[in-house]
Amino acid sequence: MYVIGTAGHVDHGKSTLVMALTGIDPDRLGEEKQRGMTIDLGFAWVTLPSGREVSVIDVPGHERFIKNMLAGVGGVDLALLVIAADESVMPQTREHLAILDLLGVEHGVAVITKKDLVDEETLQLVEMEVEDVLAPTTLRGSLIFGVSTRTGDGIPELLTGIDEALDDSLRRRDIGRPRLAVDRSFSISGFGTVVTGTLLDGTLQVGQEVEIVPSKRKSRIRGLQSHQKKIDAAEPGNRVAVNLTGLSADEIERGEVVTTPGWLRPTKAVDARLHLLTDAPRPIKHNYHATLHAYAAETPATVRLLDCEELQPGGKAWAQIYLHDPIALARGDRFVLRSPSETMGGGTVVDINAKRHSRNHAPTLERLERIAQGSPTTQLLTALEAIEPEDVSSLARRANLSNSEALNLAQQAVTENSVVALGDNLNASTPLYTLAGWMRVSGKAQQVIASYHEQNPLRIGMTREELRSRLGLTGNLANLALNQLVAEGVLVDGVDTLRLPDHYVSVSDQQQAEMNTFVAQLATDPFPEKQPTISPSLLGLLSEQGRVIRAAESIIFDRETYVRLEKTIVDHLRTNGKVTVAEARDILGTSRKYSLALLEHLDDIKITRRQGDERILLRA
Ligand SMILES: Nc1nc2c(ncn2[C@@H]2O[C@H](COP(=O)(O)OP(=O)(O)O)[C@@H](O)[C@H]2O)c(=O)[nH]1
Ligand SMILES: [Mg+2]
Repeated sequence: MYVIGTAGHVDHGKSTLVMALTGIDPDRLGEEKQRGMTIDLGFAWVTLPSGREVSVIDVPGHERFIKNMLAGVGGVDLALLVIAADESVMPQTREHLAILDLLGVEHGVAVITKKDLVDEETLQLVEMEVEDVLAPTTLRGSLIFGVSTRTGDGIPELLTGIDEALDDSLRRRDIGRPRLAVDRSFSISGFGTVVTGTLLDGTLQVGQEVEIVPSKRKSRIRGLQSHQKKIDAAEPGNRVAVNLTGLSADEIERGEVVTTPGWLRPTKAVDARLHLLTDAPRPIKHNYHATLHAYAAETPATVRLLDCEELQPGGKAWAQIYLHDPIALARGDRFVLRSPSETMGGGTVVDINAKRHSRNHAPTLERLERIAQGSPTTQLLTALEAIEPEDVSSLARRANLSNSEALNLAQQAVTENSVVALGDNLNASTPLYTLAGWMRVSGKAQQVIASYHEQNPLRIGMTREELRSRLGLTGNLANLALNQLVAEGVLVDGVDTLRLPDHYVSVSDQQQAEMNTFVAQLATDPFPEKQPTISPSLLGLLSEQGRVIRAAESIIFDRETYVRLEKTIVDHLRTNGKVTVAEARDILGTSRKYSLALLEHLDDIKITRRQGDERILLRA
């Protein structure tokens, strides 16, 4: 379905034209009827000669209500630019046209109304003027129709013309992340809260859980309507009325977005390509204050110019825009800037998670250029550079691509070696690094371990735990990253430790002798009154090598003794089911100190479990 939006100066006949085309009076407010003037958005629909049903949004032309016009024009596929034959092009004709241009509306039809009030010659002059104002905009070359709603002259031709102009209109994309920009919220007795808007980027279904952004309120879709007909699911591009449960009408307002829960976060700052209108009244300076309008939302904003001090009318610049009231935006969204009551310019959102940049910083500007110009792959990679490591689904959100497209691009990038994927199979939650980012992690890991080897020459390697904390990696990501380093042969896996492939412990003959003596002493006298001592580093090495087992801080067994003791206890437990510290002492022929340390150690390594004063076997 397509959405058509009117545009044009006040009193040029927009609302009357909508009525003539659709049979529906778009001026629904009492005040509008009384004053004969549109104040807020009006809604209608019609079936065109081809059988295609379209929605029509009627906007106010009066300059005082431009913000309402902006709230309606966001999701429009085709603009109906209305110019009265007796007045021709007027200020809001130009301003609305400029807004359509900034928003990138590429399909339009120009309608010269009140044809009955002028002669043929005047009509031709107006037509030429209209061609001229359209020429520098996205609507250049649009068909122009002359009509009179009074006589009905030209109305059938206009309906056919709209149909034709829509033929080459783009299909709405579905990236599986619906956004309904709310333009009205009201309550209907017996139903509760209803919001309306134009649906973008995905579908909505009856029964679905939804989240309202930025308020974060949760709700459920009780019912859906389009053009006053009940529907089960709404497609992108539909005008939809959504009946929401558990929310009062004043808990959701114009400009908020209804979406599926959990993914859409309000944006505080965006990087954007900014365009100042050619007939903007003045240049704008760095740190310029304005109101930003995007879809139905508006917020005060501060514009930081990233590549110039001052932007002249007609000029373009890279800008970082701070949104004083965070709103929900996606990459590629268009916006308009007004200040205080004049349309100054607008642009395209390039990055929704903008970090603060230094000004006139070439790499930043190059990066923005790359995202703006680049292929979807470039966008994915650039998004990854900014936030790596990151999983495919978050990148898809940031680059505003569908999950499946992002997954395909990521797969391709992995094959081409520009991206490193951690883990075995690539899916939406696989963490990704750019090649450069991964090289940094790998380099840091090697550096950290190399210096550990240097400081601990008698240690076989560094514990996984210590390495992950030194690398600042946590949770599953840490495991995946360390496994990847091992798989790549950058690190070698010991039991609990990691080392560089070329690191071996080297001990002197004297140290070797010391170690042998120590182990021999333990073997001869496993339960001494006072244990023999050895330097901590040699003790560490012995325990890494598995030649000694450290049951407690100062209770160490040589391996053979330990194996014998453990077997004795386990055998006893197999036959008797349980053992106390005192029993263990007697069976092992040792002191309470040793038997307690051994049992506690067996608890620690989960061979036994303590139950009151007794131990039982944890595994058979
Ligand atoms: N003579 C004549 N008057 C028209 C025509 N279309 C609209 N009007 C009148 O122009 C006035 C403004 O129309 P309206 O639709 O409210 O303009 P809007 O502000 O652009 O929505 C109304 O009094 C209409 O009756 C037309 O084709 N011929
Ligand atoms: Mg009107």
